Amino acid sequence: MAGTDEREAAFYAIVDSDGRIEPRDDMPEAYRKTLIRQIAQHAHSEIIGMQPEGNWISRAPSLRRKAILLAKVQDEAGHGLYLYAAAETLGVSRDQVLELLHTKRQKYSSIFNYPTLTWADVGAIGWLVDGAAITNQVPLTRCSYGPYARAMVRICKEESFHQRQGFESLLTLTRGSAAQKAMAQDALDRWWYPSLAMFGPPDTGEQVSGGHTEQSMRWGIKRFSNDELRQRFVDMTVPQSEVLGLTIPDPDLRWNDERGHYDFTAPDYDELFRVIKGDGPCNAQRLAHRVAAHTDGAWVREAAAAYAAKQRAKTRTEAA
Ligand code: FAQ
Repeated sequence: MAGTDEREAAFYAIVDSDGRIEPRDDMPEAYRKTLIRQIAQHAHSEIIGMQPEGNWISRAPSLRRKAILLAKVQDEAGHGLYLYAAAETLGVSRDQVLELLHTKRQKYSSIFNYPTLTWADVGAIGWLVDGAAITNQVPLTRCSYGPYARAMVRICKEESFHQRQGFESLLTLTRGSAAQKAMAQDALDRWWYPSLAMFGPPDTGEQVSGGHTEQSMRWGIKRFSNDELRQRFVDMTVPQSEVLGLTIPDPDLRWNDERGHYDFTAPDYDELFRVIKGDGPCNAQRLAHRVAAHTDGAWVREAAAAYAAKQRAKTRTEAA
């Protein structure tokens, strides 16, 4: 059996050649733990992220919009499933990580702790939140951990469709009545900075991140820093806001020729940390709803497990 140094060298040889680490490969314990933390947080975000938009399914303004929204919210549940399955390949069960979420020992994205006050918020989530999610997640399709990278390919295709439907929904509003346009602008005003904060703490300065970026980049989990992705999102979104005819709520937003990027005002990171710690507008409501849904769904899980056990027994009897 190879020694620790040789096993570590084999691991870095795969990472450095842009290969994929697979579940049965040797991997440093800290790499495994980081992936569990990130993939579980990502999975939790997908399923808690069903709540803000789910709030509008019963009040969608037309059958077409309702069908689209139902499909989108179901897609998010599917993303949660792929990601929980990817986390399970690292040796944790779905029950274990859900327990950590329900007892506040694992996080989910800050963005889902903000309320959806109007129909335009559904469009803004598609345009901005899914837009931010794609910016962050397309590089994850090249993540060094195979099951996570592969899950991200399908997720990104769906998120990209979600982003376009959000943009199209807002475009319809901005081309509608003055009241509809004002509703779209109000949604952008409220969702802009929380969307920028989704990318996490800044790379430098007093509020610097918990320090995962450098290590995660060395491991090929993160390909870009939080600030690099935030900038990419702003550069992509400003021209789209112009097509919509909406104003991004940042008086200091302007193109910087020298940098080849937009300059913009950073989100309030103190607010981000407060929301992450549980003190956002909807944290208590989101978690209570999640725990209640889990408790109410116990009979479904029991029935599914009993059915699966019966099928396995049947297969064994037939094979004997
Ligand atoms: N919210 O050192 P970093 C979606 C935490 S999916 C809460 O930068 P890292 C789809 C971080 O965990 C959205 N916590 O950490 C959808 C760490 O905590 P710890 C979710 C945050 O991991 C759309 C600490 O701060 N996407 O939207 C946040 O290297 C529409 C220090 O931060 C993903 O999860 C935050 N915003 O980078 C669904 C993508 N930011 O463990 C429904 C995968 C940071 O030290 C509707 N995740 N933290 O206590 C990632 O790419 C990374 O985990 C980052 C954070 C970039 C989120």
